[in-house]
Amino acid sequence: MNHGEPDMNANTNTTNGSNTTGRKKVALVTGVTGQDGAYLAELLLKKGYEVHGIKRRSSLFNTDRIDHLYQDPHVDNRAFTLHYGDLTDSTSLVRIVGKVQPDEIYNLAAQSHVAVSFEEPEYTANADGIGALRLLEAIRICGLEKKTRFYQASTSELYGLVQEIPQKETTPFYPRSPYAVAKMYAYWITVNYREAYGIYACNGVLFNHESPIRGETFVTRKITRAIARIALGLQDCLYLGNMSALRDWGHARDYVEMQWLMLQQQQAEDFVIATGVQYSVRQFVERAAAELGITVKFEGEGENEFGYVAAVSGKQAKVKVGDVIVKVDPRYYRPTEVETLLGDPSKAKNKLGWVPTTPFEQLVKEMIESDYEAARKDSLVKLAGFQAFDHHE
Ligand code: NDP
Ligand code: GDR
Repeated sequence: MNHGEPDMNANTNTTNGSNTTGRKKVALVTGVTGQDGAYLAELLLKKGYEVHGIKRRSSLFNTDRIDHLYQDPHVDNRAFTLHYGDLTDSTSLVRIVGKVQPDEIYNLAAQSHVAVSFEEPEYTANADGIGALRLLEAIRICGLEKKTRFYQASTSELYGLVQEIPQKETTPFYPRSPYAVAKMYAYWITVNYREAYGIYACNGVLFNHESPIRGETFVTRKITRAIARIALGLQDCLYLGNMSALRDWGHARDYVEMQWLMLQQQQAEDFVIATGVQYSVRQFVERAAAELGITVKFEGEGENEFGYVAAVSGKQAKVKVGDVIVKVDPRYYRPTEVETLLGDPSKAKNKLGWVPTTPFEQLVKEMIESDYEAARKDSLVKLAGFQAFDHHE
């Protein structure tokens, strides 16, 4: 048993999609149907990897984000394969890891919604905390400690009630939700298996990252969807919780590149990935509305805060000056909130060459443009006399 640093000579990884034997590198991605999973699978396929993804059983299709990567199962030597599995089911994980024999595992699967973790704390602990342990154990059970590198999707939520500004790798943790507590277990079990068994295992402590395929109930996507629908007359008002919360928002496309890079180093280490710039939820709303020619002004405080249209330009905006288009709904307050997060990505900059390439304005623009197109489709459907259903959150 190796109690020191991982045995790097034992791993045959190179920095492109093949290992030193010339064989394609094999990656296993959990959470492949999610935002990051989709971007990462695309990146790994471009790099020439054989990619295996774990998806869970659902009564509806849940592969929208990766349908463009789908390959007919009847074709030989497919580069992209999906397996049914679940982070709460050890047997499925051991079976898949044993069958796939991955060079790299990216553990992205999680019940990833902080507010929902207060509603489903036990499930969140099981999937997000013990799930990481199950995968690490699968590596051991299959005897792959020297071969398989492991990436754990850790989070800035670990800093919670922040002890230092900005937050870096050495900042103490103070988790503020069942989600963050579960992720704290996953963080430390990853470190422990690195130290105890010499597995190349590392944590990416990623700050919020968004994109046009971000889940619709996270605040950024909720805002861009709603503003686009309001601009087209499909919705009247956007209801939000704590609009003063401050976040360090980057683009998911940039961040998955870092996930990959972290597994290509000489030695496994943990890294903070962030932009180093912070905005409030309120500022996100203002920026998103401005993209469509709507100026929003905020008045009131706390539960009485609201945003109204102060100026409007551009023919597409079906709103009038004075319309109240944003209101606070305390339903979206969390029992314990994370008020401010700001990352210091210096270590990633120095060691991984990390430069966040997408500024805030560009991120918001990309998201609002995509949601405006989707809303335009819905308004055409409505115009043709069909009913366009909205999802509520
Ligand atoms: P998403 O919520 O978009 O994706 C989560 C993925 O996990 C989905 O594929 C989901 O499947 C899957 N999943 C959920 N529960 C299980 C389970 N029990 N077994 C197997 N699969 C499961 O998250 P993101 O892509 O945004 O985030 C990826 C990871 O990074 C998560 O672990 C998240 O906690 C973490 N993270 C995210 C950050 C962000 O800002 N995006 C920042 C820091 C960390 P399905 O599609 O069926 O729901
Ligand atoms: P977060 O993201 O909790 O940071 O977790 P989210 O977008 O859900 O919330 C960000 C901030 O916005 C405030 N907020 C609202 N949030 C939601 N979802 N809906 C609202 O209506 C609303 N109004 C205000 C929240 O209170 C919060 O302060 C995300 C997830 O991707 C995690 O998986 C990941 O680990 C962290 O980012 C880093």
